[in-house]
Formats: sequence, C-alpha cells, structure tokens
Amino acid sequence: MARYLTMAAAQLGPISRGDSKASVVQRLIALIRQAHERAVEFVVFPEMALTTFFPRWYIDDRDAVDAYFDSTMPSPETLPLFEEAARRRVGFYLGYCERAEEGNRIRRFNSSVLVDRDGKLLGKYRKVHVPGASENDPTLPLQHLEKLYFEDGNLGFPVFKTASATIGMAICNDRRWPETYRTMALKGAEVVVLGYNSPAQMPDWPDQNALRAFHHLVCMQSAAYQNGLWIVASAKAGREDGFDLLGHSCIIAPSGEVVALSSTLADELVPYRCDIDLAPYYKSFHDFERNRRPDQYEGLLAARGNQRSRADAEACRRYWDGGEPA
Ligand code: CDV
Repeated sequence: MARYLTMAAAQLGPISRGDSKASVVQRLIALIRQAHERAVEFVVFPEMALTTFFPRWYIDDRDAVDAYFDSTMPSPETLPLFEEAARRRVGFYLGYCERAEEGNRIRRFNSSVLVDRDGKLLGKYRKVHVPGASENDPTLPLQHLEKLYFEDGNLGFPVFKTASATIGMAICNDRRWPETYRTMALKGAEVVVLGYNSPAQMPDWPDQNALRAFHHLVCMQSAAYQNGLWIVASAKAGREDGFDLLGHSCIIAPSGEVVALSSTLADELVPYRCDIDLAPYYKSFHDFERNRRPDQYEGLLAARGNQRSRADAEACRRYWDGGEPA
C-alpha cells in the first residue's frame, strides 16, 4: 500500500526585534490550525522561528541576546504550541536558539526539534554548517555573525523513524552542502525538513543578488534527486527589521521537481500530499548499494583545516564570557 504524508512548509513573514516569543507562538498556532483544517499531518517552521534573525547585528548586550535562547523545549512560551499541535494531531519541525548545559558550561546552538503528532519530542538537531563571521565589522551594511553567537553543531545528522517516514533535519546553510543530504540518505532518510533565514540581497556579494532564489532551489532540487528524498524547506520571509529575507518556501519531490512553492512573503502554509514511496523508488533507481564507490572518494572525510574554526569557537566563547569579540 502506498504511503502518503501530507506535509506543509509553514512559512513565516518577518518577526521584529521587539516582538515577544509569546506573540510569535500565536502565529505558529494559527498555522497549526490552518494545517489541521487542510488535513496536513506535519508542518515545517523556519530556522530561529521564535525571533528576529539577530545575527545580522553585533549586539553588545549579552542579556538581550541570551533572551533569544531557550534552555528547554517545550519552553514556557512554546508549550501552548506543543499542546495545540497535539490536540490537532499535527507534527512539526521548529527551529530555535538552544542554550544547553554540557560539560559544566553553557553552550549555545542554532537548533531544531522534531515533534510527532502526539506532541512528543522525537529528536533534536544542531546546525552543522554555521556560516558567517565571528568578528564584528561595523563598516558592513549587513553582518552575518552566526559564528559569534553559536557554536558548531555536534550531533551529526541523525534521522528519525516515524510512523509515516524516516525524517532528518537540516538548518538553512546546511541545504547548500551535498554532504548534508548524502549523510542522511545513507542512514535511510526519506524526508529532509529544514528552515531558513536567507537574505534576499547580499550587499558584499552584489553579483549574487539576481541568483538568490535560483541557488536556493537548485541545491535542494539536485539533492532531492541525487539522494531520493522529499525536501520541505520553510522560510522566514519578507522585510524584517529593514532587511529583506528570501521567501520561496517549497516542497521538492525525489524526482527533483518543485511540487509546491509559496506565493507571498508573509505567514503562509504551503501544503502537498507526498507519496513517501517515491523516496525508495528513486534510491533504487540510483542503486546506491551497488553503484556507490566510496573507495574512490578519497579526501571526502579528511579532517578540515580547522585553524579558522578554532578561532571562531574562541571568539564565540569570549563573547559569551563577557570579553571583546576577536
Ligand atoms: N541563516 C543562514 O544560514 N543563512 C545563510 C546565508 C548566510 C548565506 C544561507 O545559506 O542562506
């Protein structure tokens, strides 16, 4: 019998710096209710879905930045979302800023959780490919200081077997890396869900501006086809605190075709009834087991040159310990 799962990207319009998490949660709940009315079983919210995308600024006030983070999930503010989703039997992916106590210290990650239709937490993911800089450069019109505020994720790319499909998670910049999808596909992922905050313009790379939507789609379309995956990608979209974010929330089939695409830059549900069995069908078409040649892929697993990553990690630690950034 064919396996169908109706999924939706639950795109969000802008969230202002002054918006409370509680007010954003009300918007997420409205999308969950819409999903329920449209027989959607699983929705994907964006990266950092509870706050403005604050890494675009250097913010000296650590307490203000720390308020964007949550130590528990559900947190007191998101509990109503978990409860409403369980009541409506809608599972979800939620991106958020995670504060974790590990090894006797506080660590901060750009994370997401996967929640089943009963409101039970199935798993967590921490963004592996953290982009941007760890140094404040006030001369830039738009900064991207993710490396200052977040550590690199340390959970790998886990996949989770649910009643309907095997699901893996990624976050924003991860979608541009082929390793993201291949790692999960080799673990049996049939669906990859991800949220993003992608600037619509790159002031320091202006020649990229006209290609932003194309690159966003082309990396996921090729990954879906090359790995036999459904991909659901959900944007934070629109003009947020004076900066434009790309929309183009979408659902991509294992054929590589975009089967659903957002049409606004506001809160919008983008649903599609997905035939999950297309994932094993495309995997068997490529016949990974038989045809992959890992013996010929030398260098793929070589340690990265980690000079920069160590400096970034130190800058992040100094920031949170109250010192000056590098
Ligand atoms: N939030 C992100 O990871 N944004 C990156 C930007 C920095 C390029 C992205 O890949 O869209």
